[in-house]
Amino acid sequence: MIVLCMLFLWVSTAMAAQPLEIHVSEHGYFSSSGEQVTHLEVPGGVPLTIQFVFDEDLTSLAIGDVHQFRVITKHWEQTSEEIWIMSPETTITFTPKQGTEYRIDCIRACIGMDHLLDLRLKGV
Ligand SMILES: [Cu+2]
Repeated sequence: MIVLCMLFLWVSTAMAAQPLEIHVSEHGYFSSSGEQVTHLEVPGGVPLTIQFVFDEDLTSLAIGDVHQFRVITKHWEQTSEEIWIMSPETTITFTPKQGTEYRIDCIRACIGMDHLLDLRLKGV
């Protein structure tokens, strides 16, 4: 019985997508603790849910911006819903492959455009 419970725990842990929270502003991509991120590594072969969070300063001109994200690699891409101040979160779920590098871009013409291109995410 104990073995069965442990097996169930292992299976449910393995099935749950690992969360990755990315805060977005005109200045770029940031971790939930506020560090700017340009390269990320995540476990390959494990489902991943990236949560994009709209995080502009209220005083910024970019407060009116809309962002939308595309995760892309060779022969595969996925696009998120839009985020903006009234709808500040969206997610993309996929399973990164081990050894594959993905690129994340904002595909909208926002003020932060230069800083919201080419976030690299690698499955390791
Ligand atoms: Cu944008």
